Amino acid sequence: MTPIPDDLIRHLQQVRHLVIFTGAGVSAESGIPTFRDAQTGLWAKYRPEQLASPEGFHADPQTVWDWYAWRREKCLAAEPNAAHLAIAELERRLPRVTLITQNVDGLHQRAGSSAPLELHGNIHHLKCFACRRDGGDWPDDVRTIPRCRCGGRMRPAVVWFGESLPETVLGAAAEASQHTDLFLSIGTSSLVYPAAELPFLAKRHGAFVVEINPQPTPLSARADLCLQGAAGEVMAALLATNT
Ligand code: BV8
Ligand code: ZN
Repeated sequence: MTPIPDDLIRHLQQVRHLVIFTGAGVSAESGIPTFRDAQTGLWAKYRPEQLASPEGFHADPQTVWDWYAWRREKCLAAEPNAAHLAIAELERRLPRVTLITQNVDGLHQRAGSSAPLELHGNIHHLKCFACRRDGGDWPDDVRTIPRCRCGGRMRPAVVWFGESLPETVLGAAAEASQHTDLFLSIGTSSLVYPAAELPFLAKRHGAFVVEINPQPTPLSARADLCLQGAAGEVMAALLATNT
């Protein structure tokens, strides 16, 4: 079991508003490859930033659609892991918790988290590429790209590189990050903006910032505490200290 430092145990016992910020690393132990190592097999010849972009979809909609269909199947086959479950349990136990995620896989909801702020959208939903109308849930077993009633192609309702994040969601995440006493950043490379700004914003507003990640990231030097380990192990150990 990962040893949890006393000052984090104390912060967790006294926390008034806990903010938890997650990236693809939180889903790694569920078997979902993180963004940078997702390119295996037939996808090896593409860069994620190429596929996860409006230009990529415009140039070759079927390839981008197939990539997301492949990733969505992995998400559906995956189970929430100990990190997702520990986060949902902390939401139940503590006075106030805000969960902010960069992930699009829906595993936080399946673990029992009630209202994650999904900064980058959700792979299980669709929207129209032309008129942006809500396209509902991704229908099972479609090979050809569904069309909107405007005639435009449907696309995954995720935020692509070069696209703005949903204003209300980002606004709520920034608001929470400015009014928290304990901010946990879990499983993110802290590379993708504007999401990666949130822990720095929390730090500037006086939060105790903890990074949980097996590798150092650009946040590590600014964090009050860095726990180098896998999210599932560390979060299970952290939960165990919160009796
Ligand atoms: C924006 C949804 C305004 C899609 C994602 C040039 C042109 C245009 C834009 C830019 C530009 N230069 C910079 C930008 C801004 C750009 C950006 O930040 N680029 C980066 C690459 C430099 N950002 C944007 O474009 C954003 N929009 O800025 O709008 C604008 C408008 C017009 C023009 C300019 C600006 C939109 C960003 C959102 C992109 N969409 N996802 C999809 O999923 O398909 S981001 C995507 O990458 C994922 O959401 C993921 O969270 C994120 C990072 O990828 P990963 O590295 O895999 O994941 P993560 O960061 O979480 O890292 C994994 C970590 O887990 C690692 O640290 C690893 O050590 C750790 N780990 C591994 N195993 C474990 C673990 N941790 C714990 N436990 C384990 N077991
Ligand atoms: Zn449309």
